[in-house]
Amino acid sequence: MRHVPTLERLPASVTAVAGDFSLSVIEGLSRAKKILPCRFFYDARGSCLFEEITQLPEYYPTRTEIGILNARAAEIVKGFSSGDVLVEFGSGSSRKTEILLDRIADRVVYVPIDVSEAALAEAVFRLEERYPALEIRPLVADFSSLTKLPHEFSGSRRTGFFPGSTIGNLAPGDAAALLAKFRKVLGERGRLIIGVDLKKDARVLVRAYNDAAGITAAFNLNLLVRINRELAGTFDLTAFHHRAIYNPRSGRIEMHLVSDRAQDVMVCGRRFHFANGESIHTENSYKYTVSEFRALAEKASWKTSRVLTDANEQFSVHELI
Ligand code: SAH
Ligand code: AVI
Repeated sequence: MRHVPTLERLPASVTAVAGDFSLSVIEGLSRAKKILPCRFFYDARGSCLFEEITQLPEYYPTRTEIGILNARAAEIVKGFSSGDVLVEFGSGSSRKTEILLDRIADRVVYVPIDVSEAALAEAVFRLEERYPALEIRPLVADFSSLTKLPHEFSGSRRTGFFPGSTIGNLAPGDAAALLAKFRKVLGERGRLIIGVDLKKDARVLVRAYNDAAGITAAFNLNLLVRINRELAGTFDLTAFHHRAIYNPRSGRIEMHLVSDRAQDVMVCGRRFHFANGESIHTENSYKYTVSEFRALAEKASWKTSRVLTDANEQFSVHELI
């Protein structure tokens, strides 16, 4: 029988992983410009679809960041001492973390944090087999509601790891606020290693979010599947389609779900009207230049100690102190 890892949850007063789904969906669909928060993409199927996205030929960020981490791992792990805590925000599959853990699993306690219980359980199961001596303290939590880590880590030096350019899924003001929050969570001597996707040719960006196999479309539409299942939704999945565009003014990819006709949809017993062509804005993915991101980190009182990029300057990994 398969061992199920123990996942810790913060008290409901500190975090709200599942409870806010219905409220957020009703609030988002009631707006003049309908939105759904992208953190709800990651149910079990959403997390699997995201993993498929990371393997797509068009989706360059994952393999590029892995290339940077592999090439510079020795430098990155130099800063870790025995007893340090490695805290990962939005850890998902923890695949990139293995690049670090291969070198420091004997020295650190690993705290992966994710809203996706399924992704977290799967990752912990794999990591327990790969690193039998590693202490893993998984936390099911919304990282933006996190105010502190469990007390026993307060005396240890904490390094945050936030790969994948998940920071790009927040608007710059919210991103700066999140980085400031992480600074508090990680403490005075804390560091943050963060992956940030870079501005580039819009055609490359648009292709990465409109893959030929339609996996990104399935990932986007899965949000409606989740609403139908968990919130008594009546979305007709054949009457909405995926759209991803680059908005050069904002420097972001926008994902939308577009209604193919005028229609009414019920969610939690409430009726929402969609005009033909009306969209639900489901995700932003902001892209930065290295100096734009450096300035954002400074707003959150972080100092950039180094920036690593690939040879083609597609992606960056920033070490903040
Ligand atoms: N770090 C991995 C996964 C990135 S996908 C990588 O680089 O490949 C984004 C991950 O963040 C998903 O696993 C998702 O479940 C998680 N996530 C998104 N919003 C979150 C939030 N508000 N709090 C915690 N986890 C979140
Ligand atoms: C997790 N996040 C950084 C991904 C991104 O690129 O914004 C999510 C994603 N959305 C569509 N494809 C991938």
